[in-house]
Amino acid sequence: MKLGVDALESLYTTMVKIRRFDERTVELFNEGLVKGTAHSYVGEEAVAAGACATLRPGDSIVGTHRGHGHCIAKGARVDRMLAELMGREAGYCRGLGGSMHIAALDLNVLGCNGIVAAGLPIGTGAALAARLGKSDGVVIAFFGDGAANQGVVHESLNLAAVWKLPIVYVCENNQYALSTATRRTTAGESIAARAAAYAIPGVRVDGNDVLAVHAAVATAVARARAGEGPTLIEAVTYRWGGHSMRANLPEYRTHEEERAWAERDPIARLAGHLRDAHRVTAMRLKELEEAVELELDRAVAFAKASAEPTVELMEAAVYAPHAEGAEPRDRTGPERTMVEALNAALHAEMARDERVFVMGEDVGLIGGIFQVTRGLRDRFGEERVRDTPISEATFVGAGVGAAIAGRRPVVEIQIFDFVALAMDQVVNQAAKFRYMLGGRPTVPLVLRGPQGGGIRLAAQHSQSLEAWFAHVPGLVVVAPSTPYDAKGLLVSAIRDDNPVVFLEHKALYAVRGPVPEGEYAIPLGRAEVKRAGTDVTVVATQAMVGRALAAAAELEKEGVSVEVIDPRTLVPLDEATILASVAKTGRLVIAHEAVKRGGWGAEVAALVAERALDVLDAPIVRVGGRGVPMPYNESLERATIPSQQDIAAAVRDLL
Ligand SMILES: Cc1ncc(C[n+]2csc(CCOP(=O)(O)OP(=O)(O)O)c2C)c(N)n1
Ligand SMILES: [Mg+2]
Repeated sequence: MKLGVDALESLYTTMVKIRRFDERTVELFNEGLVKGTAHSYVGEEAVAAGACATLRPGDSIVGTHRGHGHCIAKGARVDRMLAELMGREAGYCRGLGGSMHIAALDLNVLGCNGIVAAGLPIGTGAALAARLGKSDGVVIAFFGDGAANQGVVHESLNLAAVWKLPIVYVCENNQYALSTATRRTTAGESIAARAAAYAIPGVRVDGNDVLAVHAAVATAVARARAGEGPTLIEAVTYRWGGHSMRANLPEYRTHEEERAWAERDPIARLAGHLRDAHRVTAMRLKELEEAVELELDRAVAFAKASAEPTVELMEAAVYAPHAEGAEPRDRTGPERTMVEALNAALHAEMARDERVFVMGEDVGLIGGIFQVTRGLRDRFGEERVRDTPISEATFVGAGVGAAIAGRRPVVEIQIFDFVALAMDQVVNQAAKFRYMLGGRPTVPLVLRGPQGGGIRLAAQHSQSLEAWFAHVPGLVVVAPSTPYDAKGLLVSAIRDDNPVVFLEHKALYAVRGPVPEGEYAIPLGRAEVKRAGTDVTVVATQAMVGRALAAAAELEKEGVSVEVIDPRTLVPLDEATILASVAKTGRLVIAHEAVKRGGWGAEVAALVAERALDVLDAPIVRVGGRGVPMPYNESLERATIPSQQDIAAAVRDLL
């Protein structure tokens, strides 16, 4: 595609705007108005400008920590960007995100990222969303040469290649990752050469030649739009400044090298081309530069005049309002296992809302190793029920990206211990996206799967990890104990606009109970009193609920009345139900299977100690797993997981 003079002038303006924006940012940083840190894109302008000029407004990008150029090239307003850099409410993220996290969903800028390479799974998911939504949208995911060595880059390229997703991966090879030269860290002849391994095109271009970047990306975008899949582009360039505005580091580059690259200035090069090939006058270029300067003057004034965000704004930004729900009037129904109940919820929600889709390892063809997704692929097809490669970080990240882009993914973690491989996407991305963007976007993602022990799968397949997630603001944590709860809570989780970690207990999968046939959604954050009592409150989760109920039946024979509460959702927690029960009984036992130390029960104990110490007639007792990894041996496993007797003994001790 040959670019006309208007398009070239527009590229020129974009590149000058990026450069002057970052030069101004350095000044504002030195004045103390931009805080924290920011990463200048000066020297690399041709990459973002050339790449984004190939896109339509409906196409998306994900940027990096060095993302100002990406945002500007995609059309972001420099006044709102500067306001963000100054931490002001008028900023793109209302002052909650800062330089590294600018996003503009109205422009399909799906976020820059403070975690190196994390944008690739997210971009891959946005490309999946475009595909599922049957749009012809394309995504560009930018990443650095340093990022290229992260595992998610391989995983994303592989996933996009096997699913033929409409995405272009653009590596900005500025030859350094912070202080470390690429040649010291990166094997192989080039980053682009890696494309061969995925049988996709790999192209290396001069990243300081905006026309070369534009041509290469335009070809890749056309290919993506035509449904032919991803391309990997490596644009070789150089950053003129230090790694970040904060970094005051020993020298790691030679002055000769810096000078040589300064001579290859991408803006001067385009100016030369405009003059030589299109007879654009120096005066005309000056006119374009002055227009940029004026826009930046106004932007600085706008940002300085913008208000600081409030604590109220900040706190309201963490969670989207929860999905509405109500318990069914009639709770009777046929006896179903928890697997059947979860499966019914998935069938119903996929039928109800075409944005819902399911992905994970082995969830399609065989319906998951525990059969929770059974029959979904036959009914809803392979597009919406996807068997993934074994790439937890990337398919969870793709879930985040798809959720941001308007789908409602339900992602299965085959065994929840494997979530450790995806923790960046859960903790740094899913949990924080809405917040970092000022509390407006939604991330309707469900991450579900089995946790817990009892079936001799040993230390890496048996943990109960709810405390990890309960600690992170932005996540909802659900942990049902009955088939009835499982169905109604999974429906609510899918309808919720927040990322929900939905923990099933594998030892409960086969447990039966009545499940109403019709549609119902149990509100998140509502505990249930599973058994009323007056002497001792037992707050129990998942497999411990049944054991607590059995212990209560045993204790009843001894004349002890035990109230058993199942919080059902750990975040948000129904504090009122727990506090009201303790006010009545004056005694509290908390039982969970997870290791007691640092367990979620400590939170409940602290809640009651802080808010209701005066009503207690006895110390609070926690019953939790032993402080050991789950053993393989059967009797040792039994000795590790709290039993009915352990709970009964804890209650007796209090009386
Ligand atoms: C996962 C992760 N590791 C380390 C860092 C700290 N860090 C931020 S940028 C950076 C260098 C990244 O290099 P590259 O991907 O080449 O991008 P560039 O800064 O050169 O644009 C490092 C080490 C981080 N933010 N995230
Ligand atoms: Mg780099």
